[in-house]
Amino acid sequence: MSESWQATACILCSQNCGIEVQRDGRKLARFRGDRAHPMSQGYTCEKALRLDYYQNGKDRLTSPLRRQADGTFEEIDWDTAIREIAARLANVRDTHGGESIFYYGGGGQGNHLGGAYARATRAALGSIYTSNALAQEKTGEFWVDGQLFGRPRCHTSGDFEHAEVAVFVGKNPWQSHGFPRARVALKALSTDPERALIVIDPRRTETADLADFHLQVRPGTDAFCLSALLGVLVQEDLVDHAFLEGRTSAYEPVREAFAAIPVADYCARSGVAESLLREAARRIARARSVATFEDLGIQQSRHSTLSSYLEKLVYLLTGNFAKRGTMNIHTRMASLAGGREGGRTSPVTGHRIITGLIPANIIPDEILTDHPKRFRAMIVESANPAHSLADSPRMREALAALDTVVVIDVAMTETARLADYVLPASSQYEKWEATFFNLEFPRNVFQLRAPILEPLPGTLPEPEIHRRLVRALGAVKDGDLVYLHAAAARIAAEGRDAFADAFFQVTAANPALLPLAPVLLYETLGPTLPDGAASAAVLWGAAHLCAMSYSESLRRAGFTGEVRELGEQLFDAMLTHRSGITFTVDEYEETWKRLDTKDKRVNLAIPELLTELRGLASEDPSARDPDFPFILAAGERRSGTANTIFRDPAWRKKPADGALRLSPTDAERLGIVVGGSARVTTRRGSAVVPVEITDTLQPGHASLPNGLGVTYPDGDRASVASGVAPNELTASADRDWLAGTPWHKHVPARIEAA
Ligand SMILES: Nc1nc2c(c(=O)[nH]1)N[C@H]1C(S)=C(S)[C@@H](COP(=O)(O)OP(=O)(O)OC[C@H]3O[C@@H](n4cnc5c(=O)[nH]c(N)nc54)[C@H](O)[C@@H]3O)O[C@H]1N2
Ligand SMILES: Nc1nc2c(c(=O)[nH]1)N[C@H]1C(S)=C(S)[C@@H](COP(=O)(O)OP(=O)(O)OC[C@H]3O[C@@H](n4cnc5c(=O)[nH]c(N)nc54)[C@H](O)[C@@H]3O)O[C@H]1N2
Ligand code: SF4
Ligand SMILES: [Mo]
Repeated sequence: MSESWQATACILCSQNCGIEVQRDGRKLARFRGDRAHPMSQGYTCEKALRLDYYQNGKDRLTSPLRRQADGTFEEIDWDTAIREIAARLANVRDTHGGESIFYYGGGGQGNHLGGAYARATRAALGSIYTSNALAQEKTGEFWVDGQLFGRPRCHTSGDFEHAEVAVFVGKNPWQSHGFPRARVALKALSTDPERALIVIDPRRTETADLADFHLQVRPGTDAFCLSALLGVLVQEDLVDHAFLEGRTSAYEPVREAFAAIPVADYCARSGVAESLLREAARRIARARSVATFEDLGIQQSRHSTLSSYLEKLVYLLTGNFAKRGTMNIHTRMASLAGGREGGRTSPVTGHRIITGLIPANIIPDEILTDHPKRFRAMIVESANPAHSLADSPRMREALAALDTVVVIDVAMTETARLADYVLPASSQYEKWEATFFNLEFPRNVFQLRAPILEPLPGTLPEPEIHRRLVRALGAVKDGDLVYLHAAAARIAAEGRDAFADAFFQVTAANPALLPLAPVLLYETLGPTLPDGAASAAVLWGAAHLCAMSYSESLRRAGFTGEVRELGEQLFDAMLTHRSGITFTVDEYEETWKRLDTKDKRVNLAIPELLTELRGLASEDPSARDPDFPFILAAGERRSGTANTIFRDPAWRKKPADGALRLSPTDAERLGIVVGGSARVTTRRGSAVVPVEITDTLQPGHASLPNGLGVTYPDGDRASVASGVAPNELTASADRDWLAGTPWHKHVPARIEAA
């Protein structure tokens, strides 16, 4: 067993709990929660113990690969790979324009530094269109935030630690987490008679089991349930008039809309007892503080953007905003999304782009066409779209139709198998890494993680990969760096101030260099950073932007001085605190300052969505296609799922974690017994799966786990897939009209005994 415990983080979900690891050679052998991590404070869930399945997977990539004419791959050296990739992408750029080079990914659950450096590669290529998994879940919510609060980046965070009432809509935090120390917070809510937990979910989840109110909707009926809930708040006059008058605008059309909701009828259509829904609404109205969380159960189901709006109106009409225990607009270390907000549409289908992200479901439509502006090449980094996007068969067809596909990953994924070039990245335990998933309020935390292992031979960290690509593309030349290198050489003696001035001079003199800043900094500032942390160079810029945006919050977190000094102190703190730092501390008033509407009030009315709301009146949500009478939730978070970060099926301890869940009533009717299998058929595909019979599901509803069906080397044999890849069964046309987000949770299906 190795030396000491080393501080790092779990990379399996957005929480990135701080952990300490003991190594045995290259094996991650022992784990414990890191009590010094300012957010997780020693907390972890059971999955962190399995991280060696990620670090030492049998299908780790160890050499750049090039596809050959017969479809197999040959190993090539890094210089050849970088030179050929740069030449092929430059050729696409010069023939069809850089905007035909599409970038997908940029970070998974634990790694975002690669995405930050990729901005330089994209700039060198003129690649402007991008997307990632957020466009499969959060873009509808971001768009609603933009309407209510002025900008999509006005994203809110629920204070579940202090909320008197917590509401989870299509969210099972017991398994999926999504906020710090989730299980501790859920237990506290559940056991305290003064507090209440409200869950809206068609399945009796682990979280619903702890709830005071479980509104067990029929799948896909949240818009009815939530509008009935809002109907009760308005019709029983349970709204917060002082808040509405003092802090919001355009309440009247909203009031009118919900005054007209037939509560009893909408309860019936969503399958929720009216008395229970009324009690839940009154409990919310009575509470001093309410925090809410919406997630995939509505974001990946029918009326998803409308449901996001309704979910937010629940806390807004009751005044649960900008106060302790409620919803607040948090700080961030860096933006996760593509950047530009609104305005643009996709080149082929003209679909709305939200926070710079092309809707994931339309990607094949932007490729499989003879439209002159179609995408011709794709760079995929730290994502597995051939597995994670709706309609995998069509996605494979789209990837095959591209001129060039480059994949940067640690493992031989479903997407890598379809690439022209595969570049092997060092794992997140072999390089400096960080995530930009810091979404907390009033305290926000950032952890720059140091490597705890040498890179696997043959691999490179993404910052170095992007540096080489940018250099091979000729976008940064040695001459561009002379002045910066000279300024960097003086940092040890003079500090970084003079370097900052030099950086502004160089980029002001040659503005084309500004978007290449990540690589400029990596090459010049990078080598001056302690412990070989060159990859952290890009964070120097992030730290200064953060100090400019949130100077008061940084001061409350203990940083001192004027803005520039704040930024420097923040950057130094990142570099030296291995377990992470609290970078901002907020007062509730900050939420109002961050609001970006013209009148600094919350704008309650969203006309497009109020129109959609009125349309519910004529919709029968129980209507089913007789050929596909079930609703299949394709991709449920369980104890044995972690997206496709673990590829070795051996990590999964319980076979049931891979099974199709089905209600006892349905199992009996279909003649499926315990230990039996079923054939699931959708309009897109068919699969045979083992069945777990469970009364947590209601009749007519079935669920499959996410992250299964990935291929993995099986002993000496070729790769085999284990379980069902959910997107072999989904259709890309099934999506929200506004945000384009997929209906993975609402797939019409037929189920038969197999
Ligand atoms: N264990 C584990 N944790 C994870 C992940 C993982 O792979 N495994 N992935 C991480 C990622 S990337 C994400 S985005 C989050 C997602 O976290 P969650 O959104 O919590 O995950 P899901 O289990 O996919 O969906 C949540 C719930 O939606 C419910 N649902 C299905 N249909 C409907 C419906 O029509 N209405 C309502 N109201 N609910 C419905 C399901 O029953 C389920 O309980 O989890 C993160 N955490
Ligand atoms: N049907 C259905 N589809 C879904 C969902 C669902 O519930 N149902 N959920 C959706 C959601 S919410 C999400 S977030 C997506 C997730 O899907 P994706 O965003 O496509 O990604 P992940 O499965 O998280 O895989 C991340 C990839 O990063 C690689 N990786 C890990 N570490 C590194 C590294 O350091 N560097 C590089 N370059 N690569 C690395 C892993 O090997 C893996 O290939 O799936 C979506 N798709
Ligand atoms: S899976 Fe998520 S909640 Fe569990 S230890 Fe890892 S980061 Fe923390
Ligand atoms: Mo996700």
